[in-house]
Amino acid sequence: QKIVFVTGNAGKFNEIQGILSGFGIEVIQNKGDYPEIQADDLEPIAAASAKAAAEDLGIPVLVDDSGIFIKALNGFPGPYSRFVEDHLGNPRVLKLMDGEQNRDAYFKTVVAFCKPGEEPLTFAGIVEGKIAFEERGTGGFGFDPIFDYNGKTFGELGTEFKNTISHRRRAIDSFLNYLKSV
Ligand code: ITT
Ligand code: NA
Repeated sequence: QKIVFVTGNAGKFNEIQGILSGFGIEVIQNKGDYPEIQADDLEPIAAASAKAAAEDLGIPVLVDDSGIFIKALNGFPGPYSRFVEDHLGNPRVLKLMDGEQNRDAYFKTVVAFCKPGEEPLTFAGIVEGKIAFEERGTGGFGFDPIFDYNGKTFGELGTEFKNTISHRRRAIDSFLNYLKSV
């Protein structure tokens, strides 16, 4: 079985390839860049991207829209995570959290699957953790060095462990349940 995953993000591709290869599914990356809508949550963003890509390519596609939601910042950056990573980066996210005692945060992934001529389906996963006080570890990508999961950051824990418990893994597990049911 093969699945086309539309993403320009190598970290996301490596993780989804790693997870799905364990289930005997080959993942093919399509780097097509489709305009993203703005919305308060990830589901409509992922769904619109999957729909646009499926119609443009004429094949079933998977997309992944993810973000980090920080409680003390009322869920920011959430759907604006890409913009914040590109323009601020982890050091300035840590600055925003200066003096903040409540470090609670979660990562969320919504994967959307769409076939041409059909409506997209979405599958979400979250993992809870805390914003670290400094960047730690070189594994993973994006916000991983500042996301503390039970005392170690995703940067320290690395992709192999991350793939067993992550927001992305949980979203993919839900997608796999759907695939099994059809
Ligand atoms: P696409 O081409 O797939 O859209 P993207 O990089 O725009 O790639 P997102 O909008 O889903 O992807 O990601 C939002 C931001 O959150 C982006 O800066 C990612 O690097 C970061 N991010 C996503 N998943 C992450 C994870 O598991 N760990 C750390 N950072 C993550
Ligand atoms: Na994106």
